[in-house]
Amino acid sequence: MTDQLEKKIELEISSFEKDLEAVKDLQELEKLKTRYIGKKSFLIKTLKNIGTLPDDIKPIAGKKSNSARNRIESGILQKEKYFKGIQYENKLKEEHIDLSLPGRMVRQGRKNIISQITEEIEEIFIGMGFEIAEGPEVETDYYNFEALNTPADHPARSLHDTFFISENTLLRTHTSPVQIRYMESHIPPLMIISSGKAYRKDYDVSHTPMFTQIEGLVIDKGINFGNLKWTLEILAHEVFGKERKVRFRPHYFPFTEPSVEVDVSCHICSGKGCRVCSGSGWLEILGSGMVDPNLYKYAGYDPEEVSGFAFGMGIERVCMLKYGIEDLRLFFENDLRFIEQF
Ligand code: 2NM
Repeated sequence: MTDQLEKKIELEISSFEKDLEAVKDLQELEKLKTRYIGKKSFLIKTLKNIGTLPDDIKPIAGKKSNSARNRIESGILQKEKYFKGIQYENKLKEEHIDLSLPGRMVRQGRKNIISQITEEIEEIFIGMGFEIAEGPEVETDYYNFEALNTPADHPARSLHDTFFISENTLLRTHTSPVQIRYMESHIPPLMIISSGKAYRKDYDVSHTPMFTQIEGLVIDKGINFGNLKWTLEILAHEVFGKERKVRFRPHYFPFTEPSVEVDVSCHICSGKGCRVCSGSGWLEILGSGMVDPNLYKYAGYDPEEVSGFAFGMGIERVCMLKYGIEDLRLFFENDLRFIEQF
């Protein structure tokens, strides 16, 4: 009886040893565990039934099956440790971080050059006591044209290729309507600057359908052309440098009389004439003039009482002249190689 049991236990152990050798992972090991020392396994059932065996066999049978169970348990435990070790190693390999790698560069953003120059010019005027005025980009025909001395049949209208939204609403073709709105709600003295987007149906190396304008308006008792010249000379020198010469050339605008265009001397040829200034030695930077007294009736001002001057410039054009940029479209393409230079 004992011999038989002993043989069976020995067979169980050798079968276990063989199976344990073939186990390939933790899952298989778990199955093996159930099979050899699970509740329904031969060994555990034997241990449970020890009590029913005859007294002389009991101790030896108990000892044998217990040591078999210990042997199996420790075999499983050892294998378990081995597999868990491999599992851990793999996890470490997967999550490996190379601390010697350089970090990812954080790209720092910056203001677009158009915004930088707009703010720079605004600061110049704030320093002189000007205030900033703002207004809508979607305008009415009245504020964009009519109140600026440009009625429907005026030849200057065809110069602006206007984006119309409906018969009476449009995308402003300049920022001047901001000035008209400001005049309506304020009385002189006033000194204002307005900047923002303007829109015209145009697209080539020197025109884009959207561009940025900055305009100024000064109205008070006794404002004259000398005030205009002084203010714009300061502007030209601040933006382009004190060494540049400034000249005023007669021109025409519907909303000013007299009107001028302002040039600075060409920095490439110092006035001798070159490709950039088309041989003239001068570069046009802005338009200006004494506000046409006719405009004051829209604001309710008395033209006998007050006078003023206004001016306007395209920011993209200023940037092109300042940095020698040849194609206006570069400002709107968002090519980082271009943008990051400023
Ligand atoms: C320019 C040139 C000349 C101008 C006129 C006005 C207003 F509203 F007061 F009449 N604002 N801006 C003006 C005058 C703009 O841009 C080339």
